[in-house]
Amino acid sequence: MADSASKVCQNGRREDDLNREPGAPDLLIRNVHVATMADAGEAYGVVRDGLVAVSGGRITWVGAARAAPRDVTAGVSRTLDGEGGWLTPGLIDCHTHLVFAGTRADEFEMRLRGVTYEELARAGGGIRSTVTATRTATEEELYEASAWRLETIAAHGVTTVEIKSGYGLDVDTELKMLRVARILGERVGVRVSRTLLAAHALPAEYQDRREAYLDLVCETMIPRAAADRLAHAVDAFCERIAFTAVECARVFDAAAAHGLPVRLHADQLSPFGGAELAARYRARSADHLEYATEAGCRALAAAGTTAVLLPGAYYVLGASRRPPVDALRRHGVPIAVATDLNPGSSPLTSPLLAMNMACVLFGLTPEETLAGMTRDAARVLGLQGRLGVVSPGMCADLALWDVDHPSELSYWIGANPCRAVVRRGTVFQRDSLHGTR
Ligand code: DI6
Ligand code: FE
Repeated sequence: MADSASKVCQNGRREDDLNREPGAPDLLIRNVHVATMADAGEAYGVVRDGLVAVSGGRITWVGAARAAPRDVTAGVSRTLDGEGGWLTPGLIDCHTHLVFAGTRADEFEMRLRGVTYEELARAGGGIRSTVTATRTATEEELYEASAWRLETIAAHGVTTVEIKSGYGLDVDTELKMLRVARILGERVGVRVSRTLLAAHALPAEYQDRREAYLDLVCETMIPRAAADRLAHAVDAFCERIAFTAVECARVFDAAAAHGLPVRLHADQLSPFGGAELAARYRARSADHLEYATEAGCRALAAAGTTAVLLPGAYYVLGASRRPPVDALRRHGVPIAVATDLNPGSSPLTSPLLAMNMACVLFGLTPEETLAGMTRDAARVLGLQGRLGVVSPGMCADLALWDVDHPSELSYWIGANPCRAVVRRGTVFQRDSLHGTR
């Protein structure tokens, strides 16, 4: 195992001086196997019988325990005994809409009786019905309604979550959603990356005034979200029931003018040129992609855009067209996986179930799926180099699992083998992480 240790640790330099913080480590994680997810050639970037040292919230050493230099272990103030379990990067759920009020269980029942998601949207339900509930809720009510969802995701080994606005569709409510997302992150202790999704649906009061709504998005909402540092990125829903590629391009131009990176809900329900548009704007991600074409996948690869696959929505909507996984692989597009937690098409609060679905429904391998919830998800949020891989210099956001192999994270259905998480170097045992549902 010295080989894998040196692969992870050396990078051509002497093992004992790499990214070492001065002073003793303040956390040593021992008696673990590590799925580092480092792209080092070996599946999962595995280090068996490993040791991880953490200092000042950062990983300072990773390798086989027996290869650890003495000063890595000397003077440590706290030890976490992995009891032979597996340590991975903390999971990153890079696409959620988890701040909202109300539910759409009534629409769920209607869809079971045969009404489609698009029919509900056209009849004024769907996203618009959540908009009504979210506008009505106070900031405190919205926080209370959403906290259990973030806590539940966090209890499944997630240390970073992206949360979108998009159920406000007016200036005050869009900004309210982003503020609630920020407060949730602070209080629950999870890193929250916030995305303005004002171009999610056309609000009823702008029914025949599409341009006027886009003016509001581009000239008021994006500038305000940027100025108040409430958004880290801008997203748009490019679809027949939402916005055209030309309209989304306008939103992207405004985002660029305010220095915000972009993402796109692309080609989910119909072939709509979404992947090509995302690539043209060098979007961080193109999400869903069920109807993306071969040319679209090629364009994503050339642009360095990550594909985000969302099997929860595919499952809930009873979709039959899978995203073009083979084409994405062939062209070398990085693939992330996320819950898409939202009240309409994906009321999915388990990232592990999303991983299982990505394997069973979309044909990803368990290793691709774990990379999609760690390393590749970090790229989507612009956090590669800080998160998503267990290696020296990276933030000490980690998850410890009671499993015999990391493929089990995709294998069990409905289990939660998360034993503990480490957030910025601080250990939280599972009992302290719980959703209220
Ligand atoms: N695609 C989605 O999966 C969610 N939004 C989107 O653009 C669904 C949102 C909802 O139905 O409430
Ligand atoms: Fe979504």
